Amino acid sequence: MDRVDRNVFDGDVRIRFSPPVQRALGAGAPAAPAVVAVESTVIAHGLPYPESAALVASLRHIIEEDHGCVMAIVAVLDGVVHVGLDERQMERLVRSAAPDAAEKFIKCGRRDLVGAVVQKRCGATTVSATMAIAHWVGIPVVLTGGIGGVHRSVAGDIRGSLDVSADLPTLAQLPVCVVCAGIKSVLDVGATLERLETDSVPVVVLGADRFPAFWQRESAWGAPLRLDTVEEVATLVRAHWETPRVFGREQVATMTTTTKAGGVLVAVPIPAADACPDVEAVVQRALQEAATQRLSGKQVTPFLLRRVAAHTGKASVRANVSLLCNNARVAAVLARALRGDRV
Ligand code: PSU
Ligand code: MN
Repeated sequence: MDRVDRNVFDGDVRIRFSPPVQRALGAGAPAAPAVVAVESTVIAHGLPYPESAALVASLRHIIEEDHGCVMAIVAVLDGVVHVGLDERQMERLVRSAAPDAAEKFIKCGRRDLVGAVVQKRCGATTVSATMAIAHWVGIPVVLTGGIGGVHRSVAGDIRGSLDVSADLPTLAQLPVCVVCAGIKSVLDVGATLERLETDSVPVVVLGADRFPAFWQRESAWGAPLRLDTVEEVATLVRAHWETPRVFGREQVATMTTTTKAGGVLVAVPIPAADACPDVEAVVQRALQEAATQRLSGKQVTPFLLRRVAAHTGKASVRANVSLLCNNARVAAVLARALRGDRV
């Protein structure tokens, strides 16, 4: 048997693992490789095709060949939640980003998952949805480029300030570690960091004193916590997840998921050679365009990323690919360090 369906909720929601992920997550396999979950919205909606196809090949090489882990891209295919895709499934996901694609994947935040499942649609999962699935199946590390956050007020439009990504409450709730290059600077980085503080999510910057700004190595904000090695990050994550145990076994048993320790955000600055020069003017232009078109909700982030790419002559796309590959290295080493600590 090389595929297993887990039927949950009376069989309405099905999870299908790729054979390598199935083997890696299988019970009683101490020598099994560590798994890195990868969100798929960045592939279907965050990057243009064919850059997205090359990216998937690079991520697989880094995670699997270089670091001996298993890559588990998470996506919904025809209403089935997939953890790990085979070549043909990956091709479907990647091709959906082509301008002439016959098949489109809906952008699935955590709340959109169930709709995609019951309507038997195809969906690309954001960080929030990927975290939820990773937590469900016991994968402690999720890879992304930049998490969603608090959007800037779009040209004084009050609705802009109400747009807060589901990535943030999900980080507060679920014990999953997300590796990113910071918060996309189309967002309000300061407000996003404040929200993470309120929600008591540990935010670690790897090897730098300033919080990174996605396409750039530094934002105007300092690192809430700086650690210099991935091993130190693993120690911190373990400590965070074990914290409720200080209250004693009985109390822990009665705690709900939300009162247990939640996620950890690990931010890795983009490699210097691939960082973009100042993008603020370009971001401002893209925000104006979004306001003119009266965009709202989940269309906003993909639109802004497309416009920034157009205005930078794709320098932002090259930077995005570079930071994702860099994050993949960190995520793989972290997944190995955490192996055995199933969430
Ligand atoms: N990182 C990237 N590109 C992306 C994203 C992350 O480099 O497109 C996606 C992630 O899936 C993230 C989502 O969860 O953007 C946030 O979207 P929203 O602001 O609508 O929650
Ligand atoms: Mn949003």
